[in-house]
Amino acid sequence: MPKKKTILHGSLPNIPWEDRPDGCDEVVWRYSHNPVIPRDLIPCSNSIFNSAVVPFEDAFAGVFRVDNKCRNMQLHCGRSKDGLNFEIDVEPIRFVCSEPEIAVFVEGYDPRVCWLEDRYYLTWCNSYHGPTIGVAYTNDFRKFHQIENAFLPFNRNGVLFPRKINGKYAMLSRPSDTGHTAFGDIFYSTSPDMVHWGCHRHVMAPKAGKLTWQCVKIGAGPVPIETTEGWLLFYHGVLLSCNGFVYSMGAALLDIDKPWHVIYRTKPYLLSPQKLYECVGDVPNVVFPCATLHDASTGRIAVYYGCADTLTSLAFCYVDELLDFIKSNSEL
Ligand code: BMA
Repeated sequence: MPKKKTILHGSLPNIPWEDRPDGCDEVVWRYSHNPVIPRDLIPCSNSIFNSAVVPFEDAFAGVFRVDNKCRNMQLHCGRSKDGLNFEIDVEPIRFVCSEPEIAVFVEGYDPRVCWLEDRYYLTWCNSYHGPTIGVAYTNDFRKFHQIENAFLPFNRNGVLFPRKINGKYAMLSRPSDTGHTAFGDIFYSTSPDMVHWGCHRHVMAPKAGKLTWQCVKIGAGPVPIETTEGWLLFYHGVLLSCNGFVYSMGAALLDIDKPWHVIYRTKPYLLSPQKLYECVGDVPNVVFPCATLHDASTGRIAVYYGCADTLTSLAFCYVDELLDFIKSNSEL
């Protein structure tokens, strides 16, 4: 247990949790009963992965990427009492939107959910003449109000910060292309109103030049966690092997007031596809973190991550151990 309070906000004693197994010396360890969400949880689902879970009322709610049996990418709402057993709506979210052109839902994937001020914001990879960042909000996980897409296509991995920074809403994103994008840096943008985004700043590039787990492209993962040392950002990094892309997870610490300044960044990965359920599935060799639950009073963090574009799993860590690891294994 940590001695100091490193995570600044959010006490969540009922976080899903399992202690580090005996003999394990990894800073991030997997839940022994993974996956927590199987691919066939609801009748229409081909796969359920890359999904977002947040505290809601005295339990948990979330938005889940469900690729259905027509292989359309849809967003479904779901709830859980313990963060381990989920009920996911059989019908996808139908957004309420006053702007008819934006309201045409083609497909949506890789949701992130962020509690900000007085509501939950949902960002996701939305289709509007190519991938871009959709934005919606909800208070009850029943009715979702869609607002304007944040950016022009092509963009993916839009992740909000959980509070205004220097008086502005702030979002990370990853400009991309229409396809499976063989490049990608993380950028930071701000908005006065959650509609108009600008003042773009470069945050991080892939580690190109030689083979690393993050040499092709990187993208923000869960909503950043505010700590005494900076914003803790889990992110995914991609390498290209002779068998295709391999998605792993790392972490960075970003400056609190200027989050486009990276203070530390993991040189080795924290989690890479090694378990069978991460290596075998619709897209092999993918771990893709999209959400955390964290408890400020104990420093525990639970990370939800998609596995092989097929199902959803959990991994755990302690914030202080993780920050120590990031600092002593950093390469900017
Ligand atoms: C990315 C996204 C993710 C997916 C990953 C691996 O481009 O589409 O949803 O997990 O590819 O297929």
